[in-house]
This record gives sequence, C-alpha cells and structure tokens, in this order.
Amino acid sequence: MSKNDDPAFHSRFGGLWVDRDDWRQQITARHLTSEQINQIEFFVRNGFIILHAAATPEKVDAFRRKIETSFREGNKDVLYQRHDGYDTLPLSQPEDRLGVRVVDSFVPFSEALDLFSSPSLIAFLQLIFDADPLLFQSLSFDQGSQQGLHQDTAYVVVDQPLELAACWIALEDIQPGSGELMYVPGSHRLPDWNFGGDRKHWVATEDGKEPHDDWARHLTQHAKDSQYGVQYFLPKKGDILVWHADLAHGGAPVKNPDLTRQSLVGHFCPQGRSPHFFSTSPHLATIRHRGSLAYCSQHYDLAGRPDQTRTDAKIPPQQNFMSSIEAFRQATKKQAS
Ligand SMILES: O=C(O)CCC(=O)C(=O)O
Repeated sequence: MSKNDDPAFHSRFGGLWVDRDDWRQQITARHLTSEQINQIEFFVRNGFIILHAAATPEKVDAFRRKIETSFREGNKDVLYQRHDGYDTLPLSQPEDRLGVRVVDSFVPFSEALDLFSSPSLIAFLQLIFDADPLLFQSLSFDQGSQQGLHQDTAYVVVDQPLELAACWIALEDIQPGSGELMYVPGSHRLPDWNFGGDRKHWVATEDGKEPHDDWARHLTQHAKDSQYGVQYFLPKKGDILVWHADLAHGGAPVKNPDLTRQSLVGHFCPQGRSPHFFSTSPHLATIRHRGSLAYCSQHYDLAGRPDQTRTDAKIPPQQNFMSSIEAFRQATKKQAS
C-alpha cells in the first residue's frame, strides 16, 4: 500500500480528486452539471450520498429470489460467512439465512451485477473516480450486522488506500430497530489514524488488538462529540447509499430481532488500482468486465468462468463520465499551453 504525502490532499495517503484541497477548482475545470456539483458538494462535506430509487424493484426482487432459493434449496456455488466469524463456507445445503452474510454474490448471480450496474450508481462512481469502477468485495445481509463503527480503510485494502468507495443497496424498506446502517457525517475528514505507525489498514498479527480497540473507541468518541452524531439509514427499497473510504459507519444494534434488514454492499476502487489480495493471492487477480463495471473476487477463481452476461437488456450509456472527463482534459490542455 503506498503513501502519497502530496500536501494537496486532506490525507497524506492521497485520495480521489474530491479529497484534494482544491476540489472546488477541480469542479470548475470539469464542467460538471448542476446535479453533479450538488452531489459532489454533499459528498465532500458529509462523506456519503444517497441515490434515491437508484435500483428498480424488479432488479431487487430478481436478486432476492436468487438468495431466497439458495438458502431454501442449497447452492454450493454460493459462499457465506457467519456474522461472528470469517470462515467462508459453501452453501451446500439449505441453511437459516439469518445471522449470516453472503460474500461476492455477484459471481454466481448476474442479478447482483445488475444492481451494482444501476446507472446512477455507476455514474457517481465514475464521477468521483475519474475512471470506471472495479467491484472487488461484496456482502449481502438478511439481518443487521451489528458491526461497530469503523472506517473501511482499516479492513478493505487497496494499493491507494483512499481510492475506495462503498455502496449499500436497500433490498426492502428498512425499519427502525432492524440494525440499520449507521454512519457519522463528516467523519471522513478525521485526521489519519496510522496503524503500525504508517499504515491506513490494520494488520491483526503485527499490530495486535489494542491499536484496533483504541481506534474503535476514538471513532465512538468522535461520534459523541460531533455536531451530527450517529445517523441511521432508513431507506426505501432500491435506495443506494454511497460512502467515502474513511467515513465511520457500522450496523446499529438489532432492537427487534423479528425484523429483517435485507441489503447488498459493494466495495469499489477505480479500474487500474489493485485490491490488496492481488498481491497476496495473485492467482485470484482475474478481472472480468460487464459494461462499464469490472469485477474481481478474493473468494472465487474467475479465471475459469466466462464474463457475466447482462440479464437486464437495456442500460443507458454512461455519457456523463466521458463528457466530463473529456471537458476536464481539454481544460487542462488549455491551461498547460
Ligand atoms: O451493513 C452493515 O451493517 C455494515 C456494512 C459495512 O460496514 C461494510 O460492509 O463495510
């Protein structure tokens, strides 16, 4: 993982253009639409953005059906982990869906890729990445994870640690008490927390538990002190929340265990960047493409699998990205000459 140390960025580990101190000038140079400017201003200030009705109910239902059938009948191509552990198991036989998360469901199910290909999600990722997105880690839940406040940079490692964003897709209307996604607006601008002195990510075997617990306490304290406190995401089915690599977030306690909280999470970096597992498990560093979206998996060997074909016939082309990048290039050329 490389350090950037460029003083133009909020973090000394660098980041995306939205993390530069001159992000406002960058907006001007990019000739963005007023909607894109509003999105960027909100994202820079808060560290997240909500894309309402970004996934259609039909696509959500198609994915839910796949998950439901897999748990009811078993499907050994589906991999899952228990909420309290990291062992990855094949769903070889029918299982109770509650208390587990399915990992990288976009490999067995093109319906997950349909959701991650939601046009407004792709357009926003292209906008902040200056590149098409690479999906590299996904989780889907039926119940709240109850995971404490954390920043993804500690666990989800990319060669450029802050060139990362994640999304949370609501697969149903989410109810209070179900273990909602929680987050602390503005926490993405906390000073860097350095594990091992010089790392954004935590290495359990080298760092031990103490620095990890210190960091978790620091995030909880920040949430108490911050003017916004912890906020809870109560989306409608099909809403998508996109968060910044360093936004403190987690799963709220489940107050009503009878409630489900069906969601699909994806972590992305710009195409051209490398998730950490590319170096630790090079045999898994196969990238597949489907339209503007690329995907790879640390759990599945994609080398032997064909590209996933679309199950959704018509997705409008992503014109915003190309036109804004082209405008930016032209403006940069003019400034240089
Ligand atoms: O959905 C949740 O409860 C939390 C998900 C999360 O924190 C993550 O995937 O990084």
